[in-house]
Amino acid sequence: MRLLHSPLFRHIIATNTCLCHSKTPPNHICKQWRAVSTALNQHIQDLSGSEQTLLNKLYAGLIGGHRASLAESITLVETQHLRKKELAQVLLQRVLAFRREQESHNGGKPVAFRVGLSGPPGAGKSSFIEVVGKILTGRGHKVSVLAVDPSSCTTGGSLMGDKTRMTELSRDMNAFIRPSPTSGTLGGVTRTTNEAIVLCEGAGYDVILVETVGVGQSEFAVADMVDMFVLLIPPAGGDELQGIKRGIIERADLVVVTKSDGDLVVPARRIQAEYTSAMKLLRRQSRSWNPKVVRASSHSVEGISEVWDEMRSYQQVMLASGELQGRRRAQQKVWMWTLIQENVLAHFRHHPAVREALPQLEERVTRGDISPGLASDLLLKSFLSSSS
Ligand SMILES: Nc1nc2c(ncn2[C@@H]2O[C@H](COP(=O)(O)OP(=O)(O)OP(=O)(O)O)[C@@H](O)[C@H]2O)c(=O)[nH]1
Ligand SMILES: [Mg+2]
Repeated sequence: MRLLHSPLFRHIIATNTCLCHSKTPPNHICKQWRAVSTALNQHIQDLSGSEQTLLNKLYAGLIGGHRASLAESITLVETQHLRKKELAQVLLQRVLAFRREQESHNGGKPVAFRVGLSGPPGAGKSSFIEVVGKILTGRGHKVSVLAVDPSSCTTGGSLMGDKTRMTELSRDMNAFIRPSPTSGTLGGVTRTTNEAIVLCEGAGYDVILVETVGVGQSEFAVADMVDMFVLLIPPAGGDELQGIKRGIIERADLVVVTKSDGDLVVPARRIQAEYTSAMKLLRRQSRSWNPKVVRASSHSVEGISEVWDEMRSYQQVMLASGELQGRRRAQQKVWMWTLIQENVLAHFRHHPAVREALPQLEERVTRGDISPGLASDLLLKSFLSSSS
């Protein structure tokens, strides 16, 4: 029921946005929505004056491209505080409406380009972003970098090396660098990163780079939130494919063999050849783009500009074929379902009936007294009967 009280719905009603996006929505859908909004109107509480002022201030600052407002807005979407979470959704809804407007001026095409960069620890991701980021700001782009640290989901620790390796970029007025929050679940990181991307775009950043270390599931989550997924592989290590998950290689739209300088040029060439043949055996993800394997060095800057050219041509090809827009639409659904799964599971775990029955059932399952299937049926039954 909290949903019905949320200012988000009030905002949607206030701005008269029909949830069915079509211009001429089917009658039954509009009827359903009208029914929902009537119910909402009865339940929804107003934003307080200070909340309105805060949101107006953040929105105006964000759209005006002020970094402080962007940083504050991202902090708002990262919050665990219930009321602030709702305020964040109101803000996001406004930013989304603004972005839709921008896209309609852009012939319906996305204005910003989202690139995910993943790879093993120490692969050279941050160094690459620093160099490519500087090239891009030099060409007039506004670049934002979001760093997702998967270890923060499980240990609260920081697996990624310090972000200060992007020292030059962090001083650049046309760049914005932000680490992901340091605690929470993968679903939480998915939500906040996705929402941070939306906010960065609202603030006028046209290139969004999302860095994540290739461990755990976070790289798959990142692959599901970007237009292009780039895998960075260091030349050291040597043994075939270095334990990099096959599934993630399949997701790569581009593989960059990093550190291709000095003594590392020879192993870098070898890895490039290995990956080129390995990728030929993989299922193609796109009908209009063939993933490539390239080499670059952030130290000598050799190959970096060419990597960006590859990224750019990917973007153009995918926009022209409509695949990029299709991917974004599909990602919205994946994002929603990730959140539903996370929320439903949390709701289930915290339900009093489940909490009461769980310890005993878990013990009986581990002792082998009852099957896991029966235990889960029993838990679901007690959850459903006391929820209805
Ligand atoms: N020779 C050489 N070394 C590099 C290059 N790029 C990065 N390195 C070195 O590799 C190490 C790791 O670089 P980072 O850019 O921090 O790598 P990362 O993948 O961001 O690391 P994590 O975020 O900690 O996973 C540093 O010591 C860099 O100096 C390169 O192009 N050539
Ligand atoms: Mg890094």
